[in-house]
Amino acid sequence: MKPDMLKQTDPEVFDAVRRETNRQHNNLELIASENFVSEAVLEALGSPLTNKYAEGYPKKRYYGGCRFVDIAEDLARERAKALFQADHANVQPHSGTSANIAAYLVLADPGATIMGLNLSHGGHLSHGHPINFSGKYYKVVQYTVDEKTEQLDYDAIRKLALEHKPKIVISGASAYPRTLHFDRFQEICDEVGAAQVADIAHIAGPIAAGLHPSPVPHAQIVTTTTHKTLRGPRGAMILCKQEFAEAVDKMVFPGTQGGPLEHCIAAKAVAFKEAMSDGFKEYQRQTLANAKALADGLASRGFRIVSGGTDNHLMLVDLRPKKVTGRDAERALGKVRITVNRNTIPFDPEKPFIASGIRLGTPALTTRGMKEPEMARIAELIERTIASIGDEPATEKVKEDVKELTGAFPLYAERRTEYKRLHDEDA
Ligand code: DSN
Repeated sequence: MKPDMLKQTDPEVFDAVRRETNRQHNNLELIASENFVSEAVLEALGSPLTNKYAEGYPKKRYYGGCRFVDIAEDLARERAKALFQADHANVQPHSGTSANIAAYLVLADPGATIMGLNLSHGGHLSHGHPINFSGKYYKVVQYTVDEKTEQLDYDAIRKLALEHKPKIVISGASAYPRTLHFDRFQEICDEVGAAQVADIAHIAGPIAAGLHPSPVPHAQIVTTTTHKTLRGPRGAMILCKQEFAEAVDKMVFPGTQGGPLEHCIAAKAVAFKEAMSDGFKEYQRQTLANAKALADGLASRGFRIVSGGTDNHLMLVDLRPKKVTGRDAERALGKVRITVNRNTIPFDPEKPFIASGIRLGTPALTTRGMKEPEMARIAELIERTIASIGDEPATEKVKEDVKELTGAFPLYAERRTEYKRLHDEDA
């Protein structure tokens, strides 16, 4: 690759890109919603397809000259359908929240009652939080996890649904480490006359690989981002049953979005092709195995894992046994180049800005090739970091150990070599 043009045209942006690429290599990325895309995905993202206006859908556009972006968008739609065995796919949503806006508006008018998982119990802002469009335009009933098991209690969700008769029940989460039973959600929906919107943003990868039950046979509409476990470009898509296909397409465009991002859509097509490979299935298997290994490693070092473990790619770590808050742990880990996000735990006594926990996920590090032995090592590094807060020499030692580990699993090596060459030429 030759990034010379960017350097010549805009050295400041070049420098930000160079340093961010190096940061991704130099840090242990444990944010559960992040991943590293392939060079092929990056190439599609950085292509002249970004120049094309293509309002509408393949062969039904409001602009001329769309025959080649039509090819890419058709490939993305067909591959998405095949990957998830869905009747219909719309690959135009710019983000997970955009996808959810369209899904809700197809199934329920503003003012209707919707039900979703509370944010501090693992849900998402767009699942009915009062500061989000979903909480402002809909009447929201929020379900929680059970206080004892810290897992979803489907009998309690059913009771709440029978009481409030929502038009939509949102299944799916952004910080829930356990298997989601979409069939149970659908039974509840059928009983109360609701539609199920399954937001699988976090678990789309394991679902595509057949390692987590799929909502597609059950839910009326399924939404997902494409950049988390699915390892595609930043963006989203909607899958649905045929009866909602036309309404979903109309609600995405012209209902809630304008021109589609055809370069992103082409990159989604590339990612979906990659996700159909045996290598991707193995990657997902390893991601889940790594999450178990990391959770076990942390538990054996005195951290409390919320709900007692993980069935997927992420875990919530309750830091109270270590007498540190999520905010302070996030900062301390950041100093040694371990990237995590603070996260509330269910029934958290702390405010979200402080939080009692951190959320850890293994998709990104698994993409780098790390396996169970590295997860055991990372559990040790996390323990040492927390124990070293305020002890500069001990913190420095952990940082050196992190450097050794990241150095052994190079990321975007060719790019970084080229950036180094161009940057050193400056000196
Ligand atoms: N912000 C994302 C996450 O980190 O899970 C969800 O949209």
